Amino acid sequence: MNSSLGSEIDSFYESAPPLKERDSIMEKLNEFVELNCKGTKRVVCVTSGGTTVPLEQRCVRYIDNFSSGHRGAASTEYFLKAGYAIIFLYRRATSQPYCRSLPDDPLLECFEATDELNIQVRQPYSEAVKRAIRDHHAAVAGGFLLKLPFTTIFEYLQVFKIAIPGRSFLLLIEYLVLYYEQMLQMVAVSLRSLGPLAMFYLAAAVSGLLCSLEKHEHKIQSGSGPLDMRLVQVPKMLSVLRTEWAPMAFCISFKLETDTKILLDKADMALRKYKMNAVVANELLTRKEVVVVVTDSEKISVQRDKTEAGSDVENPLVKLLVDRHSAFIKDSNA
Ligand code: 9Z3
Repeated sequence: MNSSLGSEIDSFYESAPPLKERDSIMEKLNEFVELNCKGTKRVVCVTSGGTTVPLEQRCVRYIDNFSSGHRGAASTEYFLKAGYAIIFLYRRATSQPYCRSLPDDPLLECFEATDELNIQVRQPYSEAVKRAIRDHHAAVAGGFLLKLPFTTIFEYLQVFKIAIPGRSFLLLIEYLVLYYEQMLQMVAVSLRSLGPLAMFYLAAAVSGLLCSLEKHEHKIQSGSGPLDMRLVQVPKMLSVLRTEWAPMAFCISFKLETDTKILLDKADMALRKYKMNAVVANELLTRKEVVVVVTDSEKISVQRDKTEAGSDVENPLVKLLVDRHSAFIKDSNA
């Protein structure tokens, strides 16, 4: 990594508020890695939902990034079906795996009280509720699905930093290198073996801009006239992910545009700049119907099967990426 990007990222993390619950996240990750990162088990980190950028230190207002989290939640279900273990890094209150077929307010709409003590599922929802509960609980109880929530860009990047299977520990240990040099060596060697079995599927809509951090401590007063705000760029973590944190993993990022004329060029640029294995290009209005998977040699259009009721584009998309991941693992082991 070039040193100016390195120091930019270090200062980003230094200026970011401390991550709450760091120890318990770390503990859950340790458990997950111990359970899943062995043999030929594949692991995918799916990011989902938009990130917010607070405008004030004691935040009343924030800039948000659109994203329902549908892509991440649906894809998580298909990755689980394909035998992957998943770290689902999601924006709080966005779509969740296995809940897509339930109404917006499932607790109130799907259940009814039969008497003082008992609650039952209302008939029209009984199959959907049973399926959601069964599949979700099986994945969580089996230890294949670890769900980690975030809201702000700081949380996203900090959890992301430690949520990388295998290499995460290498990174953390790198910070401790002066003290634990020997441990670094041991952990690095033992975790290197996960390399290409890890996949990153970065569907979260991450704010590229950040309110300048000399920002207001208290609520900005609307009565004090027009507001001038300086937005600075968030350092692009994709380069660091690729070069430092997970150089051997299979990395998929997403490119969203509203202007179709520039979409594929921008995806191609991201592919090369960040050395991704593929970039999934999508346009805001058609994103649920079609995406284009851009690799260094192909542009593959993936469509929802319109002849099948309830179909989605994530199903064929995940199938394609799982196949490509298999080829990547094979090539890496050759
Ligand atoms: C996407 O492009 C996702 O496909 C969507 C999914 C956010 C459009 P929904 O959550 O939508 O199902 O409603 N995600 C990545 C968007 C993004 O921020 N990409 C960055 C960019 O385009 C690069 S990391 O510059």
